[in-house]
Amino acid sequence: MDTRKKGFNTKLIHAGAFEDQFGSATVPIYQTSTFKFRDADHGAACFAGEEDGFIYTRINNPTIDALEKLVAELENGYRAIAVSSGMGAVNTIYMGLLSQGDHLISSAAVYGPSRVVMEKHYSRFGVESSYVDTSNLENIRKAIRPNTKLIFIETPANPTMDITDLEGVVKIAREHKLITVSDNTFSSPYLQRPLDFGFDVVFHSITKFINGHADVVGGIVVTREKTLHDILRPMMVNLGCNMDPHQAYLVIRGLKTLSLRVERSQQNALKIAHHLLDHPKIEWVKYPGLQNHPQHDLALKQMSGPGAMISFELKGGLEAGKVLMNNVKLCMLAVSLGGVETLIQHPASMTHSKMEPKDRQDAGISDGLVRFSVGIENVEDILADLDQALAKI
Ligand code: LCS
Repeated sequence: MDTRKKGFNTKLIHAGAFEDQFGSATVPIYQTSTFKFRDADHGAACFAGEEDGFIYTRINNPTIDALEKLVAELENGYRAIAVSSGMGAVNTIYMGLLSQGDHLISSAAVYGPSRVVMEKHYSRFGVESSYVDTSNLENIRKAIRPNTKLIFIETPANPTMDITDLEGVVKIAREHKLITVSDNTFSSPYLQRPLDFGFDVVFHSITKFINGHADVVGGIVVTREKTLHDILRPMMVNLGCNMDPHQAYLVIRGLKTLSLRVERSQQNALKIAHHLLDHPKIEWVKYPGLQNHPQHDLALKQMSGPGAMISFELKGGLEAGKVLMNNVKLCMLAVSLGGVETLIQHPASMTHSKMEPKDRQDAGISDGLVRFSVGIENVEDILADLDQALAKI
């Protein structure tokens, strides 16, 4: 069925699916490493790209292919490349699009390892990078050098919830002929589709909202056009960071309820953000759905909803944060995000601990910042859990 002109929720249920010989209602798991050729000519034709047949699961596989077609449609892209993790996506993009002597401009508050791998490892191969607050477009303009090749942003950013103007970034990039990449993990394609604003590449840690059930680590890269897909696909194959068919099956299953999950966790998040805002033990709350978020209007413009991620700072700083995290019972003290369960964590000692302390500070990741990924439980139970833990401070 051609689902390209159908609504987002219809795509979630039907895009990428195919008929098998048994009339299976779901996409089957093709748990095989390799595929039998009909004869020598067929094998040669598959390798030459003259026939669409499957060859070897690192290159592609019907279950993975179904997921790729589904996510490419959700992001309104040309095609997708499923990978073994969000970091697999980051490295496929860096390796595929940057060469020795090239320069990357990125959001200061990107997911810690996306920055650490660039500064510690790609620098060994002569790739230069600048990390700036991309929520102010002037900072991007100022950072452009003659050898700049890529603008790599994350919006909302992990964990500061800073928002970058997607349309504004594309305008600058086109003036300077730069490639644009957006990490869309925090929004999912349900809330934000950067390719629609003219971005060249969008990627996700599938581990988060797309899968949504905290049982898969995966990633996916979607390009707007064929040219970049044709560079990135062989790069993934040669890096060997392919997804596994069983994971792809779970992600297809998880995706079916993406809209329902995000809607519910977002409703909960809005109530929780307002509750925290008025709480005497909270210094500040950063949530795109609150009017006091510095880019609230921009969030409304480029996202169809504020999402389920909240950052806040307690009046007692890190010590108070520890008391909170040690006393929550329903909210799980764990990294990761975007699942059906509510998770709480402390970026400075957990997800962003490998960043230099000064870089963390410059990126707005204070020592007392607590990150909250709101799940789909009854909101009154989450609030009661937070209140009893806050009372211990
Ligand atoms: N991009 C963002 C925005 C992320 O939050 C993460 C993981 C990644 C990329 C990397 O994806 P992965 O390889 O883990 O699938 N974020 C995590 C976090 O905030 N806590 O634990 C992992």
